[in-house]
Amino acid sequence: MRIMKVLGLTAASAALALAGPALAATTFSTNFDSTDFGTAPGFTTLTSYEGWNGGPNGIEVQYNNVAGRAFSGNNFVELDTNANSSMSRIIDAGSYVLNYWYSDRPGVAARSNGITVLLDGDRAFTSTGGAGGSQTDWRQQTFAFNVAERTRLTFRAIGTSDSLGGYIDSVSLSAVPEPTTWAMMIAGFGMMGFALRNRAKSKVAYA
Ligand SMILES: [Ca+2]
Ligand SMILES: [Ca+2]
Ligand SMILES: [Ca+2]
Repeated sequence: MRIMKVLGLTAASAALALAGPALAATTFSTNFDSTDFGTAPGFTTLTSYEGWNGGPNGIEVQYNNVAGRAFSGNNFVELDTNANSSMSRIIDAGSYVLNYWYSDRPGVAARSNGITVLLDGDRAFTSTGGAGGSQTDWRQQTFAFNVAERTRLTFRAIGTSDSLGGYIDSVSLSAVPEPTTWAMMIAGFGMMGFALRNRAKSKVAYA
């Protein structure tokens, strides 16, 4: 009985240790609305915003429907600021689902509107620009990926660099537990349950 109990706890501990990295994975949700720019329409270019570091030409934040309506709140970002730029942040190893909302910039040609997602500089997912209509046309973009080590996650404007480009709003990163982690956790709890059942039996037998 004593051996089973030790085994059970060891398996449970191992499962929790393995679950650690998944639980420690980076998660965030940014909607670009943390700054209140008042009520007048406008835009500003920032070196960093809501945990994102701007590329060489910063991050343009547009507000109050200056050139299209936001998906959430009053603000969103454009990454063709005064020229093609980017925003990036470091994320920990893990399995992820990246979710964001993309819109073509109204009145702008498809070749000028694209935005691509990069992992350590490698293109991983792209919102191909469409021809912008008379208003924003927000579309949900979902991309699942795994990274084995700390990685730079980047959004970058692509295509014609002309100060006019696609829009991004409500970006979130969710962690997904690895299948092996779930298997180990289930095995660990199973062992613990087996040990407890045996301990209960022994109490009945020898009470
Ligand atoms: Ca927003
Ligand atoms: Ca711009
Ligand atoms: Ca452009």
